[in-house]
Amino acid sequence: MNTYEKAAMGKWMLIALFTMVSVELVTAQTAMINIQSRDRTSLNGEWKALVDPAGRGEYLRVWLEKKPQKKTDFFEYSFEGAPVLKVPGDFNSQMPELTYYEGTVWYKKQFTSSLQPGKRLFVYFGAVNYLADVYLNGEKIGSHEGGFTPFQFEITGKVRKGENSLIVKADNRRLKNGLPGTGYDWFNYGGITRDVDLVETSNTYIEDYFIQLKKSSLDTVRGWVRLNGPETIQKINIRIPELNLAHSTKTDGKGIARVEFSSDFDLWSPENPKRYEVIVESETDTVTGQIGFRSIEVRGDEILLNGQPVFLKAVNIHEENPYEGKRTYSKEDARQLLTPAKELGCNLVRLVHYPHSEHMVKEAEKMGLMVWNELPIYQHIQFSDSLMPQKMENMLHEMVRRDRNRCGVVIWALSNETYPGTPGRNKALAELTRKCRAADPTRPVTHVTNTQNYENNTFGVKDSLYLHSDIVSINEYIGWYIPWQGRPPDTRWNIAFPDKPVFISEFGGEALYGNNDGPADEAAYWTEGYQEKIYTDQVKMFGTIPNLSGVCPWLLFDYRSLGRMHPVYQQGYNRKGLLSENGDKKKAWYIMKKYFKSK
Ligand code: GCB
Repeated sequence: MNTYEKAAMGKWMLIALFTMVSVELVTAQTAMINIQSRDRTSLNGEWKALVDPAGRGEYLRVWLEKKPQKKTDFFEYSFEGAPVLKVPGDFNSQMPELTYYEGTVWYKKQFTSSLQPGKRLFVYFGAVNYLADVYLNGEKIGSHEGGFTPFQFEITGKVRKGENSLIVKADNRRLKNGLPGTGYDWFNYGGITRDVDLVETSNTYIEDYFIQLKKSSLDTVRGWVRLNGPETIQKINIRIPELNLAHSTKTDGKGIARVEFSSDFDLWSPENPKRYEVIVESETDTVTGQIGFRSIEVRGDEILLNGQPVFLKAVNIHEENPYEGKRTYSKEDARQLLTPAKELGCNLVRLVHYPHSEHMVKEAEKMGLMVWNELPIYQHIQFSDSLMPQKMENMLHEMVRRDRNRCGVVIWALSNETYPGTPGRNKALAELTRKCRAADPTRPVTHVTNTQNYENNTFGVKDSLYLHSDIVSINEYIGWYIPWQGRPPDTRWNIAFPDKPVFISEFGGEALYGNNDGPADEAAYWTEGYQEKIYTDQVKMFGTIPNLSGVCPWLLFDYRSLGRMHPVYQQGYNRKGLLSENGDKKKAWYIMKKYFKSK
C-alpha cells in the first residue's frame, strides 16, 4: 500500500468508525438504564424457592400462585412453606441436595412499592445463570439468556401500590447453542447469583453515558450522554468538583448529547488508582459516579498505559470463593480474591471466562488492578447456529454497557480457545470484533487461542483470528499437557503477526498443595516441585518471546471443576492454582512473585 492509499484507508476507517459509533448510540432506544451510579432498593435477602427437576412448573403455571378455594381443590405447589435461598448466591452451595444440580429453581420475593405518578421503576438483575423468566404479579415481564451479564425490565405501569410478587424461573441447564456451550472447565453454579435491585427514575432519565478519555489522549474526554423519555431536548451539565470543572452540552431530538472537554487529570494507574466524583445532570435527572481517567492503547508492538509501555503482570481468576466453594458475589468476596493478586505483584487481573460481578471490577479498579473482561465464547461454540450472532451481540453489549465507564477495564477479550475449523467461527468473531470496537473505540480488543503449533522447540502462531485482535494472546501448557521439545531458553517463535504485542494468557500445571515427595529435580506430576519446575522453565522461555507484553499464569486459586476426576490429586478441583483452595501458597507462587518483581 502506498502512502496515498494508506491515508485514504485511514480516512475511510475514521468515517466507518464514526458511523458505527453513531449507530450504537441511536439503536439502543428501548427503555434501558445504566444503574452503575444510581440509588437502588435492594431485593437481596431470602427468597422462597421451589426446586423443579422435572420441569413441571411451566405446566402448573406456578407464577399464577393459585391457592385452593375449597378444601378439596387440587393443588401441587405452593411458595408458602417453601425453603428459602439467599439472593445473591448460587443454589448449589446452599442445599446439599442441589450440589450438582443443573435444572430449574423457581424463586419468589414479595416487595412493596409506593411509586409516585410521573416516576418510572425498573427491576435489575446483576446476573441469573443461565436462563431467566421473570413474572410480576402473575404476568411475564421478560426473559433473559446468559449467566454473567446484567439485565432489567421496566415495571412502571405493572407494579402495584403496596404488595407485589416477583417470581423468577432460573434454569442452569447447559445448552448446545449456549454461551458457553455444554463443555467448560469450571463449576456451573446456578440461580440468582448476583444482586437484584429496584431502581426508580424520573420520567425522562439519564439512561447511560460514556465519559472516558478519548483514544491516545491524556487530557481530553470524548463521549456522550443519552436520555430516555419524552423530554428529549435538554441541557446537560457534567461537573467534576475536585477539578473545578463544569461542561455544558445539549441533547438532540433523539436524547443524545455529545460530550468533549479537557482537563489536567491526575491519571489513574496501578500505582495511583485515582478516581473523581463525576456528576451528570440533565434538567430532569442527576447521576453521580466515581470515574478515573487513563489512556490505554496498543501502538505497534507495545501496550501503552498513559502513553508509557506497560508490561502486564497478570493472573487468571475464576469467580469462585475458594474457601467456601461457592460463586462469589459480594465486595468482600471480591477483595478476598484480589488481595492475593496484589500480593503476587500483579497489575492486571484476567477475569475468566465470563464477565465477573460489578463488585470484582469496581474493587479491582479501586485497588489499582487493571481488568481484562472476557465473554464466555469458550472452546466449542456453535457459531453457525442461526441464533448465535444475536446472542453474542446481546452479551457483548451487556458487558460493555455495564463497564464502559470503568477506567480499570483495559481489555475486552471476546473469545477463548475457539477452533479455526469450527464452521462460521472466523466470520462470526470478525463481526463481533467490529461491533465491540463500535461500542467502545477506546479499549484494545483481543481473542485468545491455543491452536499454535509447537514442533522442534518452535512455536508457530498463525491463527487468522489474530487479524482481529490488538494483542496476540496465547494459551500454552508446555511442561504440562505438552512436553518440552528442547531447552526452554532455546525456544524459537514464528509469529505471523510480528507487529503486535504478545501476551501469554495461560500457562501452568497442577499440583496438590503439600504433595512434596522427593527432590525437586526428580519431582513427579501433581507435586509442588513439578509445578515449580514448570514455572521455572516457563520463566526461562519468556525471554525468547518477541514483543512479549505480559504473562498470566493459570491461575490464582485451585477451583471446582467436575471434569477433574483424579481421586487422589484433584477430587473435583482443577489444581493449577498458585494457591490451594484454602489459600496455602504452593512453591510455584514464589517463582511467579520473583518474576513479577523483576519486571
Ligand atoms: C485452558 C482453558 C481453561 C482451562 C485450562 C486447564 O486452556 O482456557 O479454561 O481450565 O486450560 O486447566 O486446562
